[in-house]
Amino acid sequence: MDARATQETASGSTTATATVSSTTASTRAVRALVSGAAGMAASAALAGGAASAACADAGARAGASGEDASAGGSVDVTRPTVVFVLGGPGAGKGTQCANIVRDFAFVHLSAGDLLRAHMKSGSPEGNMVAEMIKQGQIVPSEVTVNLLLDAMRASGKDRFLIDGFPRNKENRDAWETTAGYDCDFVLFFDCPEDVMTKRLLGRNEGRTDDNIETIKKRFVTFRESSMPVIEYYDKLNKVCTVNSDQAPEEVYAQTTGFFSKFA
Ligand code: UP5
Ligand code: MG
Repeated sequence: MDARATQETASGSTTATATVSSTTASTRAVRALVSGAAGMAASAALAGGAASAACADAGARAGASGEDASAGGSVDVTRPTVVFVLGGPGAGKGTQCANIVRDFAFVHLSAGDLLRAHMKSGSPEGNMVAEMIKQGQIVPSEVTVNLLLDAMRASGKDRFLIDGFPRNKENRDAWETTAGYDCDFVLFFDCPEDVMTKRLLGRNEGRTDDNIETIKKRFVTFRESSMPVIEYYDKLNKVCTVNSDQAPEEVYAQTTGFFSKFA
C-alpha cells in the first residue's frame, strides 16, 4: 500500500494524478527572478555544506516576493514556482513529496505516475510508454512535458513539485522551450544503489519496472542520463541535496529545511 495521500485533481479533463496540499495554495503570484550573481558563485559539491548554502540561496529566491526582490532582478507575475525533485529509482522522491505537500502549499506531480496513467489508455502512445517503462528507458520529452503542463494547468495552483523529471538533457531542454522557464531549484535525494534496490524489491505495488532486471537498467539510465542533469544544475548552484539513506523521518527533517521559505 502506497503511503502517499494522493488525490485526483478536481479537473475532469485530465487523468493526471496530483497530490494537492490541503492547505490553501499561496496567492502569491509575484516572484523575483534574480539573474547573475547566484549563478556566478563557485560550483558546490553535490553533497555537504557548500551545496546546502548555495541551495538555501536558491530556495530564498524561489520564496521571494516582488516586494523583497533584489535590486536589478526582473519580476515575472505569471510564472509558477517549480521544484524538480530528482534522485535514483527508490531514493524516496514520492515518499518525501507527500510530506512536503502535507506541510507546504505545493502540488505534487510525479512524471512517472502521469506516464503510468497514460499507458493505461491503451493508445499506441500509451503502449509505447508501457514498453519504455518496462525497459527502464526515458519516454520522449514531448509526451512527458505535455502531461506535466496539462496537470499543472488543471490544478489551478502555482507551486509544484515535479517528481522524477527532467531525466536527461533532452527533457530539460524541452521543458524550458515548452514551459518557457526553468525550475527554481532541484531537490536531490542521494541514496546508494544497494539501498534503493532493497526498497524497490520490497515495494510490492505491482509496478512493471520493480524487478531486478529492470531495476539494473533503471540504474544505468539514471547514472548515464539523469546524473548529468543534476550536475548541470549543480553548476548553477541550484541543487539542494538530501542524504536519503536514512529513516524517512530523518530524510524529511533534512528536506523541510529547504522549504522554510514556503511556510
Ligand atoms: N522508502 C522511501 N523512503 C524510505 C526510507 N527513507 N527508508 C526506507 N524505505 C523508504 O520509495 C520507494 C520505496 O522505498 C517505497 O516502498 C517507500 O515506502 C520506501 P519512493 O518514495 O516510491 O521512491 P521514488 O524515488 O519515488 O522511487 P520510484 O521508483 O518512483 O523512482 P523512479 O524514478 O524509478 O520512478 P518514476 O515513477 O519516476 O519513473 C518510472 C519510469 O517512468 C522511469 O524509469 C522511466 O521509464 C519513466 N519516466 C520517463 O520516461 N520520464 C519521466 O520524466 C519520468 C519517468
Ligand atoms: Mg516515485
